[in-house]
Amino acid sequence: MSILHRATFVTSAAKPEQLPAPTTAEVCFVGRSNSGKSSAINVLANQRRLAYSSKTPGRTRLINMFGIPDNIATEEWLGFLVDLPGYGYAAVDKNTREEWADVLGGYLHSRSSLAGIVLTIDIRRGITTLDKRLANWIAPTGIPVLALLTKADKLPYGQRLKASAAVQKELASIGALTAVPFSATRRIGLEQATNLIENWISPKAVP
Ligand SMILES: Nc1nc2c(ncn2[C@@H]2O[C@H](COP(=O)(O)OP(=O)(O)O)[C@@H](O)[C@H]2O)c(=O)[nH]1
Ligand SMILES: [Mg+2]
Repeated sequence: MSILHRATFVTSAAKPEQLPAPTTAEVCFVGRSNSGKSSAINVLANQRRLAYSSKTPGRTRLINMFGIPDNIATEEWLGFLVDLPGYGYAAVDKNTREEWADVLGGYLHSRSSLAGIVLTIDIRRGITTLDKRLANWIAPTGIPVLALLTKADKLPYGQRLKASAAVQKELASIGALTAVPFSATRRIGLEQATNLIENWISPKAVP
């Protein structure tokens, strides 16, 4: 069983300053609103409604934090999964867009325990201007990125690989990037994504 299946809700916050101090390995999920962030968290955690998924884009304005309990030291967390507010929702006003930049930029620069970033990209849409802007914030941090090309079930196999190669190329400024076609509904790429995220949270000792 994956350690991610033990994930449970810890807290919600409007601003990074309201989150508990960074202590243990944290993996955040970022991406356009409606790109399949919450669905990815749910399937990785093997839970239906851990992170809410909604047909109405732009609804999650909060940072939602989930904890993976440590089985040995039961009072402690092994790691955290963090669902960040989505971006790119056309109907939001300028103030809300600036707020998004503050929250995301603030989060990325204040969480010293950030071990990895999961970037969700709708496979049919590909990289957008806002994704590029985000990539420019991430690149200098050196934090590894898993690009999940979500809703891969909507494309045939060959086109999935093409989309994945295109993203890999467009986000080349991020040194440690892995692009994986992913589907929450069809569980495509689930094993690869799980292994990578588990390893960020609890690196396996190589004998
Ligand atoms: N076909 C398909 N639809 C998906 C998949 N993942 C998410 N969706 C749908 O895309 C919409 C947005 O998903 P959600 O996880 O809420 O996106 P978020 O805003 O990034 O958290 C919902 O209607 C989901 O049912 C997938 O793997 N395949
Ligand atoms: Mg969501």
